Amino acid sequence: MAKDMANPLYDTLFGRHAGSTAPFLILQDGAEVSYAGFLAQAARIARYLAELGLKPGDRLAAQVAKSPEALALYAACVQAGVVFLPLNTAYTASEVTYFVENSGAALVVCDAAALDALTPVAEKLDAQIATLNADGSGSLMDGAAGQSDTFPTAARSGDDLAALLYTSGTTGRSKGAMLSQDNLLSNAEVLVDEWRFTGADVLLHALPIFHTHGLFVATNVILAVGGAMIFLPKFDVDTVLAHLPRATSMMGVPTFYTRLLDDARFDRAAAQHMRLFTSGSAPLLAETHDTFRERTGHAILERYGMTETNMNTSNPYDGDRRAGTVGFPLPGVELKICDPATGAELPQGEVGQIEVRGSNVFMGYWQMPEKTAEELREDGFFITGDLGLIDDRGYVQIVGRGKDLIISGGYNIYPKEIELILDDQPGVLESAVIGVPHPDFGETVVGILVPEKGRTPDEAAIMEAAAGALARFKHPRKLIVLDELPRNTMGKVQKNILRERFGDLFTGG
Ligand code: MLC
Ligand code: AMP
Repeated sequence: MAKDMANPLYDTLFGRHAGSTAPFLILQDGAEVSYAGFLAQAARIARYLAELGLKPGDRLAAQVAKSPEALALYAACVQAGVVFLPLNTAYTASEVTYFVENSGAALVVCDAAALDALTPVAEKLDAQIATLNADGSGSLMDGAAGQSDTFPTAARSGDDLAALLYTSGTTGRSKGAMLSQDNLLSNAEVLVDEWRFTGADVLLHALPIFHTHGLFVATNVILAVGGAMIFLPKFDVDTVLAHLPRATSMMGVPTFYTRLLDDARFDRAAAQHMRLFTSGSAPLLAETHDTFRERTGHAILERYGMTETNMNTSNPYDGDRRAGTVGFPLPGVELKICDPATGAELPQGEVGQIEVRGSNVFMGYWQMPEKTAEELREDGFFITGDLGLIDDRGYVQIVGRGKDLIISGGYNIYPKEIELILDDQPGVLESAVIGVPHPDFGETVVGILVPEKGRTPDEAAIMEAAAGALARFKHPRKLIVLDELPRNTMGKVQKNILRERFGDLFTGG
């Protein structure tokens, strides 16, 4: 990586394509956005951000639909040195309020439909607000229109903060993972080599662009090689099948692959021309891997990463892609399996906490030094909260989670956040939220309620309260009332017992 660049992330991913008329984005309707057109739009947005007074290091919170303009906003932030803070479009206004407040964002960009709810939030927190709608309209683009197509790229170093991605925590409070330019760039460059990406690649992109997977893994890799992306607003089987013939590669969460396998049109012929399918963000069942291979002849390449670390491990491009494993540590990533209690490294084959170190690992949590110290060791190893082992062939297997986390369709859900809401409801003494197997989402959310003595909780009212506070994907898909929660001798709720008891709610016949 060229350390002497004025803005390594911008120069390496974006600036080098200046003047290129090659296609960068291929849209659902077949329209194309060239690299040159994309960069000009990004520069116009960067000009407008500067006009609004945003300076390098300022945070910009964006809760916007996936569109070429939304991606150009990311590029504009990198060029202007503004820290990009993308937010899940499913978040409610109350969830967004926390992120804006915690990050001290200088500008909030949202859909016009959210303007009424978010304007008071922005006003109270002294942030400006602009709109960007799914069709590319809105005050952000109005302000960018007519600006110059070039922008004097802000000088940044590899250690400067490029993005702030919030990840929920076991205490129920989200933490902003600080990702430096180097964190993002080093990982993109490693993945290009490991997965053999070139300028000839056309990546089918159906992931959201507010998370590591869709924004950094997929987009940065394509930008690094000057390839193209079939840029779909969301994952939809019909649309994906229609666009697959033009693609060379696809990245997805396991739900993408189980949904494709559920459709008989997805057969060997449909996938024959493809070079690579990768999966991550949630465990890919060995059964899905095997069925996919039988149906298409392709072995899905599974890799393992997280918001704080980008990608850590990958199955090999050449060589055995083993079902049920996440492969080997990537070049430059050190990975060890440690005793959760002592932190001591465990012998090969034993199950323990996965810890990782490398230039991929984030800088810490935004303004939370204690949380950072709890998870990021002084020697640079990050305690992932995932439990795993290294098998006799050196492949990493993830066998569980030390952290109380549910992953539904690739979205992380921390039970504590939901329990806090449920506990607050009239008639509820306490609650426990668990994840149970789900045929489509992998896992889904179930809420267990213990009523106050002599009371019957109003389940409909409780679901309504959850809906007002939490993004749709976090809502319990079922509520169950129990007289009491199983506890161990220390008084800790035994969620494993609940998971066993209610484990087949969605999968049992
Ligand atoms: C949508 N819904 C979900 C959901 N997604 N509910 C639970 N879990 C999810 N993941 C809601 C919808 O709002 C809808 O509500 C209902 O569930 C059914 O919707 P759907 O039409 O079936 O969902 P769809 O829009 O098709 O979305 C499903 C999905 C999507 C799997 C395609 O969630 C998705 O793109 N997931 C990818 C997540 C991702 O990119 N993760 C990367 C994190 S980065 P209603 O009201 O209609 O019932 C990371 C690091 C790493 O983890 O290693 O990569
Ligand atoms: P996030 O915090 O959203 O980035 O999610 C990261 C978490 O997703 C990790 O800590 C893992 O628990 C999980 N994860 C990511 N990739 C995989 C995978 N291939 N297999 C199992 N779990 C995964």
